[in-house]
This record gives sequence, structure tokens and C-alpha cells, in this order.
Amino acid sequence: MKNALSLMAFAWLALMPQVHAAPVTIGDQSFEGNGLAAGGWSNDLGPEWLETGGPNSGPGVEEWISGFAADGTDHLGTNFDHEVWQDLAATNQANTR
Ligand SMILES: [Ca+2]
Ligand SMILES: [Ca+2]
Repeated sequence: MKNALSLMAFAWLALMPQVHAAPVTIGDQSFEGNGLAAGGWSNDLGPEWLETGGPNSGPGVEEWISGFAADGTDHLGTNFDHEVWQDLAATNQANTR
């Protein structure tokens, strides 16, 4: 009987639908996409990134500070409490990575 229950439990687990993680694309994830010149900066984080106050708002910039590297040459700089985000094609589910 114990072997039959174990076999049934195994068969049930084998037939359960499985949830698989899928990669989520994050556009311009390192702010290298807008092609700044050395020492340059831009208020425009788009089209991938959105920010408080809408496109081209001043408190959020992409910048290239010579001598400072963060995964390439360009990085994000913001004023305190300024938000920058992307609306992705997938929603993060609880208890997933
Ligand atoms: Ca970068
Ligand atoms: Ca901006």
C-alpha cells in the first residue's frame, strides 16, 4: 500500500503544471543607449526610461563623467526623491525571483 501511495504521489507531481521563469527585457539597462559624448549629459532618459515629471525633466539625467565608470561610460544621476522606472511586459509575481 505504501508503494502504491508513493507511486500515486509521484505520478501526481509529474502531471502538475510547472511554472517557469522567463527573461524580462529591460531596455537601455545601463544608460548606454543614447550615445553621450565624454563629459556630456542629457535630461532625456527615453524612450526606455520614464521619470517623475515626464520626459526631459531636469532632476533626472544620463551623464558621462570622465574618470568615473559604472558599467560603461554613461550612468543615471538624479536629485533626491526623483523616480525613474520602466513599465515592463511582465509583472513580478510573489515568491519568485
Ligand atoms: Ca552605464
Ligand atoms: Ca530627465
